[in-house]
Amino acid sequence: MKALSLAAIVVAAALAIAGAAFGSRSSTPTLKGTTGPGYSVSLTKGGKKVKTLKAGKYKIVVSDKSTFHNAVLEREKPSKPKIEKDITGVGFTGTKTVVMTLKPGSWRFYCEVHESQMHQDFKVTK
Ligand SMILES: [Cu+2]
Repeated sequence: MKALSLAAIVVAAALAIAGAAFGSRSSTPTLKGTTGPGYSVSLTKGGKKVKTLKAGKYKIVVSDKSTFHNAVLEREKPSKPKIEKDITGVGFTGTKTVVMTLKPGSWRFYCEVHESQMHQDFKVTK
């Protein structure tokens, strides 16, 4: 009986260690953004269009496919404090990677020049 409960404790401890190790394996999730070449933008995570995200740190890889467009990531609501990042500039084509901490709110990924046509809205939750 005593040996059995000791074994149970050892197993429980091993599981706890394994769980802690797993939990501490912090890989920053990656979002993929695209702007252009046409009049559209997209922001995806694991191949799926981003609609909601958990607040936290993200690696954002943006492919800018046109010299007419840029890529901006901005929290719209709440508007203060302002969180806005110009990831690529108009005139630039190529790929840029940024790491950003996304805080709760309503966010928009867009092209500043053609925002009314080129935007994708999503929510960040706690
Ligand atoms: Cu544009």
